[in-house]
Amino acid sequence: MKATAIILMLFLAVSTFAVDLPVYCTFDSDTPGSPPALGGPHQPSEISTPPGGSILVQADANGIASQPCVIDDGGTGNYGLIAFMFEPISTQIIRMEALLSLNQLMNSYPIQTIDSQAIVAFRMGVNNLGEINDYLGTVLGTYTPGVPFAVRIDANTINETWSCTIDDELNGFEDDFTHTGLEYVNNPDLIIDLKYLTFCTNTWDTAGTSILAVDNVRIELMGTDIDQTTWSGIKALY
Ligand SMILES: [Ca+2]
Ligand SMILES: [Ca+2]
Repeated sequence: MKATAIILMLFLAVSTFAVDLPVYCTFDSDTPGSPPALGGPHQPSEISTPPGGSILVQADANGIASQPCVIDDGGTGNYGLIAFMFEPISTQIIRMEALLSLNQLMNSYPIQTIDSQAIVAFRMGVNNLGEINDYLGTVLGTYTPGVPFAVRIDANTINETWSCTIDDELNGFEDDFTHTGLEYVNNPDLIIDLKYLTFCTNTWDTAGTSILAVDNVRIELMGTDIDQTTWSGIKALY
């Protein structure tokens, strides 16, 4: 039994649109300077603008020149998010990828998944030391302000673990180390499925304005755990 307090995401609106998987969201059909379009194919379900800040598509931000969506906390440290809501998944592996960049060193958690009860499943955090972490003490990689990096997360909703690969060179994930067996921040017994992938700012002990740029969000189903095991078994024969 984990001592971790239950972390709930209580302010997701009930009016969010479910997106069909797979999703590949580039924000390239949006207008720079405006909020992203919501609810359509390959679009976010919802945004929640941080009080005193903004969420706008920009031509470039934090070194991402491919028209990302940008959460700017306006120096408030307040919570803002870009959410993708899909039909609840509890029997498959979900692959999630994104291109991210932060404007400064900060304590925050740019990526969260949440179940249909609004309980947070896992968090990918960052800290003022330039580390990317699993929010439970495992360092997954490092980041440099203004330098984009790609993230691949495989969330196994059957055994309730996740893996994370950081691609710093933006040359693909194949040459990068994958941290496996990562745990949810809440007791897995409480979590019944995964329903939301969110990108967010929520900083603490961080001065100045914090900006998270997000682009090229991919969400796809990778099959069941049995399929993965079978495939591993087949590969082991060769
Ligand atoms: Ca883009
Ligand atoms: Ca790489």
